[in-house]
Parts: sequence; C-alpha cells; structure tokens
Amino acid sequence: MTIEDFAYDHPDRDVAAFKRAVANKLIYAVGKDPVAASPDDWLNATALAVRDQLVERWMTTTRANYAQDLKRVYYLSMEFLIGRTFTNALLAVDLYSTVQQALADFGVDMSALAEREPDAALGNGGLGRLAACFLDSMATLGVPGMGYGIRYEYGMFRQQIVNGQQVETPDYWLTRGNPWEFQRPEVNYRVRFGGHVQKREGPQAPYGAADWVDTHDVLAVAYDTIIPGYGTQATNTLRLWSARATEEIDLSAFNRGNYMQAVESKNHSENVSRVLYPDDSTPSGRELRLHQEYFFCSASVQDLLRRYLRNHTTFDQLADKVSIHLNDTHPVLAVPELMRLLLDQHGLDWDTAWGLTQKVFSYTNHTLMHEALETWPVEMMGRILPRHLQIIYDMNAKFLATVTEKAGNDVELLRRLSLVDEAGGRRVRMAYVAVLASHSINGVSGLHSELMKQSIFADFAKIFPERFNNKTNGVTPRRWLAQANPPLAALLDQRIGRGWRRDLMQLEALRPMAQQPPFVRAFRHAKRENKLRLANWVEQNMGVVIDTDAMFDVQVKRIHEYKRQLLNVLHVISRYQRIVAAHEAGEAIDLVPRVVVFAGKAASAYHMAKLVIRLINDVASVVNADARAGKLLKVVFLPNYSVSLAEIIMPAADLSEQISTAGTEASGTGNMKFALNGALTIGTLDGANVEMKENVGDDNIFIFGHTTPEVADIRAHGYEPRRYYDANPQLQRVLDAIRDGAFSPGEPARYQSIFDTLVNWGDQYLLLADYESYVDTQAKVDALYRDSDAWTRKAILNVAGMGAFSSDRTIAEYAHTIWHTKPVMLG
Ligand code: 26V
Repeated sequence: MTIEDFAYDHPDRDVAAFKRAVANKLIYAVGKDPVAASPDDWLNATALAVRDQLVERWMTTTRANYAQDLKRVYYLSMEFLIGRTFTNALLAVDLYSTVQQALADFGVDMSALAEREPDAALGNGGLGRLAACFLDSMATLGVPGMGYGIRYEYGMFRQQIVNGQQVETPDYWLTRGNPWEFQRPEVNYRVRFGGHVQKREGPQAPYGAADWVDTHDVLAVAYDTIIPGYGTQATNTLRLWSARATEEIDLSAFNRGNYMQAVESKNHSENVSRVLYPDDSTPSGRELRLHQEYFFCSASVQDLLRRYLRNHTTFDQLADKVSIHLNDTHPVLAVPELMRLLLDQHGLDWDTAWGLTQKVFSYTNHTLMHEALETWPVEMMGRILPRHLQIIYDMNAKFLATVTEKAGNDVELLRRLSLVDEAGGRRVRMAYVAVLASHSINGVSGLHSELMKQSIFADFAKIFPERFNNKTNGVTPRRWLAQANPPLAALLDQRIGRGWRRDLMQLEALRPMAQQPPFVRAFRHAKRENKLRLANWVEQNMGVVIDTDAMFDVQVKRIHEYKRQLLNVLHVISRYQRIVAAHEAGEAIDLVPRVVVFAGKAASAYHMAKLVIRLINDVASVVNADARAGKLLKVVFLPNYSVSLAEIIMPAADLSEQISTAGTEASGTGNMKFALNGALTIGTLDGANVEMKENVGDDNIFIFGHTTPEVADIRAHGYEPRRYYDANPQLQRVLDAIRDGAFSPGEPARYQSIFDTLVNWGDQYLLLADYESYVDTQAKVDALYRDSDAWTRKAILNVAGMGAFSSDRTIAEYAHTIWHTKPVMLG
C-alpha cells in the first residue's frame, strides 16, 4: 500500500472544523461529556486536536528524510528544558487565533487553558534550555535532527519559599497525562549493567572482542514528541527513554511468596528514569546518575545504529549518515558504547571502529568550573560498566602511546593527558574522553572558547588545535519574542513585517526607528504592558504590589556564587541605606525608583546558595515593610523560576543583571533573552556579554568590573578583600549590616558566614573587587533612566542588534561546520 491510497481525514484549519475536532477529541479521546468537562479536559482535548495538525507534517518529514537518505544529527542531552508546548505549537502551525475563536465559541478562554499546562522541566538551567532552543531551530531550518534524552517522571523540583527559605517539592509533571507524547512500546532496547567481561576466543574474535555476561538488564522504552519547525512543514522528533523492568515482576521472588520483594525489584529498575538530578554545580558521584547516563546513551546508540542499518549493509557510510553531538560530558558513555557495539556485536577491528567514532562524535563544553567537570571513580565504572572501562583503558593506552612517540616519555605530560586521573582515588575524566573521541570540540561564546583552550584543555589544544572552535549560543525568537512578548511582536510585525521570526537579522531595520518619536512611544507602551502583566503576577501570587513606573531591575537564573546574586544584594542594601540616611537627615534623595526582582533555584545541597536566597528574602521583608523606602525601593524574590515564568519576566525587564565574575559564565542565554525584549544590560565582560556589547554598541550597554585577565592578575597576586572593606565606608556599612543581623534581627548571626566569605575567607568570585565599579555604574543607569526617551532609544538599539543571537544562526553554524548536514527538501 502506498500513502496515496491510504484514506484518512486531513484535519481542516478553519474555526468550524476546529470546533468539531475539539468536540470529537473531548468525547472520543478524553471521554468526557462537555457539560462535565473540566478545564484540564478542555486543554487535553484541544492539545490533541492541535497535535493532529502536526502529525501529517511529521510523517511527511520523516518520509522525506528516509527517501533522501540524509545525514542525521543526534543531539544527546541529559536535559531538555522545554517548558510549555501548547502556545508554541499553535504559533508554529499558525492557528493561534483560529483555536482561540473555536474555544471562545464553546465559552472557553484559551489563555486560561494555556496557563494550566505544566512545564516540561526536564532540565536544570542554561544547558537544558539551550537544548530546547536548538531543537526548535533544527526543525525550523529543516536540519534532519533528533533529540535523545530521558523521560524523567519528576522534572526540576518545585521551589516554595517558606519563611524566606527554599523548600523543594517534587515535580510530578505527568499527573494529568501528556498529550504531546507518543509512547512507542515496540521501540525498546535492553540496557545492561554490572556482570563481567569474558574475552572472546577463536576466529570470531580476532581483534580482542569480548562478551559482557551475567548482567542485570533494564529496558529502555521510547516516547516521541513532535518538534514543529516554524513557518515550514519540517518537523523533528525528541525521543525520550523511560526505564521498564525486563520482567513485569521478579518471578522467583513471587513464587517464593514474597510479593513485596517481587515488586521492589521492578521499582528498582524503573528508578533509572525517575528523577532529574537537580544540581548543575557538583557532580553527585552517585551511582544512579551513572546508571542514568549509560541508560540513555546505550538506548540512543542502539536506536540510531538500527536506523542506519535499515538502509545500509556495512558501516562504510556511517560517518556520512550519522553525527552524534554530545551536550556536555553527560552523554560521553555513548563513545565507549558505540565502540563496544562496533567491536563486540558487529565484528569491526579497533582501528576501523575508532576511525568511525572520531568522525561521528562532536562535543560542546558548557562550563570551565572545576567542580562541574565530571569524573567517575574507576572502581564504580568497573563494577557497573566493566566492558566500557576496558574500552576507555584501551583508548587511553593507544593515545598515550602516540603522544610518547611524538613527544617522548614526558611523564608529567602523560599524567596530565591521561583519561584516568591517578591522583587520589583513580577517576575517569569524562571531558577528556569526549575531546579524544570528537572531531570537533566547541565552547559557547568567543571568550569561553578561548579560555577553554587555555585552561582545562590546554594540552589537548596543542595536540589537536584543528578540533577546537567556537559556536556562540543563541535563543529561539519564536518562544523568546513572538510567544513571550505579544505587544512587542505585534509592534514589530506592524513596522518591519513578520519575517524576523525566521530571520532575526531583520531586526536591524529597527535602527533608524530609534530616532522616530512615535515609534519610541509605541515601544515604551509595549514595555509597559509587559510590566503590568508581571506586576499582576506578583500581586496575585505573592500579594506584593509593585509600581510599574519604577525601573524593573531583574536578575533571574540559577543561584550560584559565581553568578554573584550577592553583589546585586550589596547594591540593594546600599540603596536602602542611602534612602534611610537621607530620610533621617531630612534630605531629598535623587534615586530612581526601582523594583529589584530576583528568581532562581538553588541546588538542594548547595548551602551557600540557599543562604543567599534567604538573605534576599530577609532583605525584601525589611525593605518592603519600611515606609521610608516607600516607592523608591521594592525587592521581590519570585518563587519557582521556570521557563513559563521566564516568559513573563523577560519582556517586563528594564534592566538585565549579568554580573558574573569575568571568566566564569560560559555564555549565558538569559542575557540574550532580556536584550531581545528591550532591556538594557548591566554586566561584566563575561561570556556572551562581550559579543552582545559588540552587536548592540558600546553606548547601549553598561559594562563594569574587572576583565578576565585582570581577575587572573588579582588572584595571582593574592586577593585581599579586606582592603576593599577597609577603604570604602559605604561598602563597610552594607557588610556590617549583614553581619550584625540588620536583616535577621531574630538571629543576628544568621549571615556571619556570608560576611566571612566576602571579607575574611578570600571569596573566589571577587565581589568586593567589583563593588565600587558596580555601584558607580548603577548610578549611570539611574541617570539614563531619568531620560525616558534616551533610555527607550537605547532599548530599541538593543533589540535591533540582537539578530545575531538567534539560535537559528547558531544551529546553521553547527550544521555547516561541525555536522555537515543538509536540510530536508519538502515538496
Ligand atoms: C553539571 C552537572 C554535574 C552533574 C550533575 C548534573 C549536572 C547538570 C549540569 C551540569 C553542567 C551545567 C553546565 C551549564 O548549565 N552550563 C551553562 O550552559 C549554558 C548553555 O551553554 C551557558 O549559557 C551558561 O553560561 C553555562 O553556565
């Protein structure tokens, strides 16, 4: 049978057809009488009807990919921070107003439904959200790509603030089902753990192939989500793996009459995909994490090899048809897994398998922070993945032999290059495995890519200079402008047309409009609407009233010492103290009213980050209750930062805080979202801030603080924070207030450790060294904000200059220079 003579209903796109589609879904798929249907039933029914619109495109694209036998990119990532899908899908198929009307005819408010959709929060922060933006861009550009990851049952924890402190609760996001996914029970793979390795003897194993036996196995079952491209028929797939026990129950235990034990072992297997590790700072070293990493790598590699072998009988063309991209080191086990399958299952010799592997893999590094670099104890890996450890040893031995051949027996060099760190307990350095196995290693901003070559990979960069490159991050303009910011999107459509959604460089056309007063007014009006939307959220969810005339000064991101939320807090306290002092002296004060907004999650075991959250909330309580601060200063910590909350926050910001210690933030992507939505940035010369400055113009961004070489210099000479404390009475007052309990009167010593970190313990992130420059620059921010037209002109120039930061540009570069893929052609 061909698709041509297969009869099925092609979903129509008018309001009447859509009403019928939703009615049918509600009755036949959700099984609800419309008179009894809850909002969630309506949401599910509508989502299913919208999904139907995607399915045909999906099948067409999949068919075309096969027919054209295109090279595919497999983007392996432990995290995909997708957020909500409903509005995104509607915009992708251009049915927003149709569906809105259809639902209105049923008396259902579509935006209220959209708000009920839970976020798919299968990621921690920047790395996971980047993966989601990349999926959107790959589909939009027609790159034949597929995301592979884990279908966590529990996503990023929900954050509540109780008495000013973070409390984590589980995020069971699947309670009401997930209308966007297709379970594929027939697509399942056995993933093995433990056991031991037997050398294979005889003619079947001329190259040292081995058998891995006595394993205990878990099944990986596929769940597919459609990733629609924007303004194209092209769609891609995100395939997430869920763990199933190989046996429904442990029969031997069951037969012994131990029902509980029988079920427990099933649970144990299925725990592999239960929960996302909510820590992006310190590798936990926990065995479950290693199980998770191998679980999804093995299933993904088995799956992509099976797909390749459907069209090919040898591996000769593997590197022409398959590209595997490693999103950080978390999926690095895909390397020894591919080697294992090629050697032990398909009988290739080492050199052939290794040659293919190096052509297939590419790797992105996302952090230089030492504590985030993954290493696994040799002992643990040997126990859980004995065959993979052997393969890594063999890779290492062959590599070190070639180094010795070229550079002689330089023991120090060999020790530094070894895939196994022999100092202390022996550990496998996953980043080194990635570098050795990949033909391309990239950083995520110009600065980061340079630092990567000078620091963690210095020795490798000398040996393989041609492998190292930069791909500056980007964000998808569909979610981060079209969807998140309807007022600005409408204004842009009116003035420069709708093309910016697929070609963000078109924002350049705004440049001259910065000089046109009517446009400046319209732009400000759009910002105001967004500020009102955020103010409403804050009032409804926190009961705090904020003034939309005040400057919205915003820092939202994971809470980390290197991101320096504390520096922001120091500035807030200094403003507060100035307000109080002026009030006491009966003097007028020339401060611009500000609402300082914070949001972000702390890793549950990261004590200092949690203390910072508590301090922010304590400062907020004191400041917001003080009538003297009144309209001049408000501080709010918005709970449970998430993709959907970011969509409300980013468009409402006037000022974007990107204040990490220079050299620590690999790129940042929030910085891009803010500027794209017309916020001005106050930031250090760190990560992609450097390139943003080049693109928006030096006069349109507030840069402060020490540069990366200056930071290195201060550290080299021994940083002495107390000198700054002693020299600056204003800073001293701020720090003393924290130390003496001004914000924790019930427990004066609560923040002693923060004081000590900053003043006495030689803070790694040099807050005090940048304090004065930061506060001075904040004064310049105030001065500009007073001239509302001048401020808005610069905001417009920021938007105009952000075209380069579309993830479409980033993905086009990956496709062209790393993956060498061509877009799918659709009729
Ligand atoms: C590390 C670990 C350690 C093991 C436990 C789980 C886990 C999860 C994530 C990470 C690494 C996080 C690295 C990361 O998110 N980097 C961010 O990547 C963004 C996208 O490239 C970039 O914009 C941010 O600057 C960078 O911090």
